[in-house]
Formats: sequence, structure tokens, C-alpha cells
Amino acid sequence: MALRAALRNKSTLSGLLSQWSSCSSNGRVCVSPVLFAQRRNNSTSQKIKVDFDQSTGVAVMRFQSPPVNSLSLDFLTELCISVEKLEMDKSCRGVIITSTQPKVFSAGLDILEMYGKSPEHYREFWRAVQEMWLKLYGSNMVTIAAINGSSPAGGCLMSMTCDYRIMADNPRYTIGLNETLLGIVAPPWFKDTMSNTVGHRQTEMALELGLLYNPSEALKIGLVDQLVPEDQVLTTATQMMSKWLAIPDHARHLTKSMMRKPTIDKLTSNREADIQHFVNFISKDSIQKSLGMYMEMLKKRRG
Ligand code: CO8
Repeated sequence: MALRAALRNKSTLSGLLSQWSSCSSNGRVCVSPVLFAQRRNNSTSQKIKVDFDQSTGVAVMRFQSPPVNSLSLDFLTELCISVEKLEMDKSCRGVIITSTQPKVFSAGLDILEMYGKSPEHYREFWRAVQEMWLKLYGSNMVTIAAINGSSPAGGCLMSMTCDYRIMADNPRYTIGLNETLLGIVAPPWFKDTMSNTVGHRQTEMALELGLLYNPSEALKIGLVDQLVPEDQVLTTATQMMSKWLAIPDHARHLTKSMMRKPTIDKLTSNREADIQHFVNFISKDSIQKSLGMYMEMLKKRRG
């Protein structure tokens, strides 16, 4: 609840964590017992399982929120805490994100969080979405997405925050920013993230048409970097991680920051306006109607 409150009260998660941390005599950060009563290498929370191997410096973060790892407020809060914890642990140098759910990496933002709720709820939810993006896109760690299922919309955004993307070569899986299909519009920082990944022209077409690409198409436009058989996604991610970790950390993350900082700065200098824009947009009757119809369509498709 305190973390939720921190997001609500505009303080960053880092701010909150630093408030709750104190420094020991050797200068290493000691994490307060308030937040991390049992600081362990491995943790299982409700929606995300984190396994950190201290000998390699690599953590694997498994999304385990049935049925489709949708990015609910709780999921996002947990994700931000997990990333922040790993970021604060200087022995952690890389993170692989993947899913335990069959056929789905992440279905993107939880539509129920954007439907029929209060403006205060939309505000809190959108701040958490921003926070997730800022944490992952700005991470100093090497981040690799092991995409072992479909990854539409916010799932695609989350994948694109990573340094490298490996996708299961299964033609039934899709990835892309399909917001226009829901009658909604991807915000500028979604657009910038995609443009930084695949270029302006591909982004323009992808966003206007709400394109969802199969793995071969995604590889062709550079939305993912590598395709492998489904049962090799995680092992390939682990091998690729070793390659990235062979580069000196400081040089790599300064370079990453040089590439990404202008995009990050655009959002950080505009967060409140971006939240207000989201709240105004999502509260419109016409947008609510579109979302309602889309959810009905998802249910009918299943039936
Ligand atoms: N949010 C909430 N519930 C979802 C979502 C979601 N994003 N996706 C699926 N579900 C639900 C379904 O309704 C279904 O519920 P129920 O069991 O009650 O019928 C259940 O999850 C299982 O779904 P499926 O049967 O469809 O599962 P499949 O394994 O067949 O398919 C897919 C998985 C491919 C992920 C499919 O569910 C799908 O395409 N989902 C929709 C994905 C989508 O379009 N997401 C967009 C979310 S919007 C977003 O991320 C960015 C918004 C930016 C907003 C900007 C505004 C300014």
C-alpha cells in the first residue's frame, strides 16, 4: 500500500526506497527491514517470480499472472519494486524477463483498469505505467526479453524497453502496438520507443494500422532481434546475456543512457501533463464504449 501511495503522491519509487534505506559504514546500501524484511536472492511474489543467481549476476523475472499477464496496477507495482530491488543490488548486472503463462508473454495493459473506473484510479494506474517504462527503459542493467508468447500493446512496449529481444518462432504468436484496433491511441512515448527500435516509417504504419506481427515479420522489421524454437528461448537469452555482460558495465550503460536519455527526458519533464491527457482521453464516453466493445469481442472470440 505504501508503494502504491508513493506512486499516487508523485514521489518516485527510488525516492521512497532511498527514504527507507540507510548506508552502512562501508558505504553499501543496506535495505531497511520495513520493505525487505527477508532480503533473499530469490523471491516469489504474487504475480512475478524473481530468481537471482549471484554467481552470474543475472536475474530471471518470470511473469506468472494468469490468464494473460495483463499489466494491472498490482502487477505494475510489483514489477517496479522487483526492478528497483535488483537495480539497487550492485551484484545484479542483468535481467531476463519472460513468462510462465502458456502462449502469452503479456497481453499488455489490463483493460479492466481503464474501463469504468474513477479519474483518480486512471491517474494512479497511468503513473504506474509510466513508472514501469521509466524503470525498464532507463535501467543500468542489461535487460533481455525472452518472448515466449504473444505480446500485444503494453506487452510489446515492455519488450521494447529491453536491450535485446528473443522471440519464440511460433507463427501463432504476435507482437506489436495494436492500440488503434481498440479505438485508442498509443501515447508519444510508446511511439518514441517503437521509433527508436524500428525507425519512423515502420512505426508510422504499425501505429496507424495497429499492426500485430508474427515472429518472422517482427524479425524482418527489427522489432525482435532473434527467433528460436520455443523451448530454446530462455537458454538463448542466457547465452546472449553472457555476451552483453562481457562489455564493461560503465561503458555499456553510459552508451545506453546516451541513446535513450532524450526519450526518457521527454516523459520525465512532462509526466503530469501526460497523466492528465490519459485521464481526459480514457474518460471519454466514446473511448469507454470502444473499450467495452473490444472486451466483448475478446469474450465472443473465446466462446
Ligand atoms: N486486459 C484484461 N483482460 C484481458 C486482456 C487485457 N489486456 N487480454 C485478455 N484478457 C482476458 C480475456 O478477456 C479473457 O478473459 P475471460 O477468461 O474472462 O474471457 C482472458 O484474458 C483470456 O484471454 P483469451 O481467451 O483471449 O486468451 P488467448 O490465450 O486466446 O489470447 C491474447 C491471448 C493474444 C493476449 C489475447 O487475449 C489478446 O489479444 N488480448 C488483448 C490484447 C490487447 O489488445 N491488449 C491491449 C491492451 S491496451 C495497452 O496495452 C496499451 C494502451 C495504451 C493506452 C493509451 C491511451 C491514451
